[in-house]
Amino acid sequence: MSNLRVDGARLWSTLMETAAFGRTAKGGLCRLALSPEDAAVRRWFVEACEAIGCAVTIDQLGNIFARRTGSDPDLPPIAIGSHLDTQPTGGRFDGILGVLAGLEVLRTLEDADVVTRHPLEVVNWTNEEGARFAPAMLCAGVFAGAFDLDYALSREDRNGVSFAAALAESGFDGTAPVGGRPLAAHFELHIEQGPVLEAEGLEIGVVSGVQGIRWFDVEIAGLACHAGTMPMKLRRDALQAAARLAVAIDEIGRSDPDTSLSTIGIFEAYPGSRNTVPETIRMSVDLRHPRAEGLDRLEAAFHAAAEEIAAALSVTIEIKPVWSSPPVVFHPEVVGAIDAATAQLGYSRRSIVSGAGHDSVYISRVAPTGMIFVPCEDGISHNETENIMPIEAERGANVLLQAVLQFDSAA
Ligand code: HGY
Ligand code: MN
Ligand code: MN
Repeated sequence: MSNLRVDGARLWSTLMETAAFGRTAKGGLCRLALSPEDAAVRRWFVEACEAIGCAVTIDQLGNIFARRTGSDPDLPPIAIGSHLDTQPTGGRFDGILGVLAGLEVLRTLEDADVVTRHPLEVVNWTNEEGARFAPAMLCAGVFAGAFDLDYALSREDRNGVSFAAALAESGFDGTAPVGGRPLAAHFELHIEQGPVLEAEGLEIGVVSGVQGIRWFDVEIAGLACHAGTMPMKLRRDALQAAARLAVAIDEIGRSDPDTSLSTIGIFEAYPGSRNTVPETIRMSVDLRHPRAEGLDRLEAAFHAAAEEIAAALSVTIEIKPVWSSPPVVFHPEVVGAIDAATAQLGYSRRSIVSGAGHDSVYISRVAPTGMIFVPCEDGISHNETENIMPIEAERGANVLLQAVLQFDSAA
């Protein structure tokens, strides 16, 4: 079985075919969770899995499980998961590479007439991105018990559409309970989404864990007034306060140059009229660090800066925590299987901590979990120009195939 390899051309053609679902004018993807585009690619995925004899189950959050039976049905399944949803200006590989590589693994085993001991399940986790419904990794989180079902169903997007309504609209409001069943392991192939592997000329990242993430919503309230009459010194300008806070947040992110990160992705001024001093600013803040104490320090500095600016400009600054995902370390047996498979395949590799969050973060709470990274061009992701080469997809899928086979026979 160690000579088994995926069909790289077939994998690539599925990636190119599915890139039509939600394609943007710039050649990227906008396939927000439970949108019509997401529903279309989901239907494509279910059909492809059923065509090779998988039994497909959909749970109450639209998580999709395509199951291939093993020789010992009493064993819990080995899961191969990732996500089909994208950012609003996403790329063609973030998430879907891991799902389609899972499909390719099953197709390869079918072609070779190989039956694993464990059942295998290729999984699409709903709403990994958190771009439409915050927080990210929401439905893997419910599966792992990090959030309850009603919390997920009640999430609303920026148009006030609830997760539950979007799920029903998509037709993927399944009936299977969410979680509460064992997985023997969870493997996820993903693009690195950063510059490390490419810069070091390496083919595979053996992911040891994922850094911590904290999300906040910030509301800054000042006083709307006439742009032509209110003297500068009397203003309570919410936007000027937000500008100062944005600079402070950027400095906080640069405080630990190799490890801390800070991002403001959403920044909205109200009423948004050119001759009215802004009354309210709503902005998002994303803080990241590999260690919990580092995140605590970033968060404390963020609050201190907000307090100082609020006093100086006579505005109020409300900071609402939205999400906290602690740093995780992946399971040594799964990481070991990935490392051994990569070595056996002769691919260059290094251990790497993921800067991006992934469904595996939550699934690692309920199953031995590990991830495989392949490089992406210039480390660019969450961008329509996101790109990889066919051989990189093939290498990642070969590591996935061989790591799953090794884990299956060893576990
Ligand atoms: O936010 C993240 O890191 C992931 O892309 N959801
Ligand atoms: Mn992703
Ligand atoms: Mn992403």
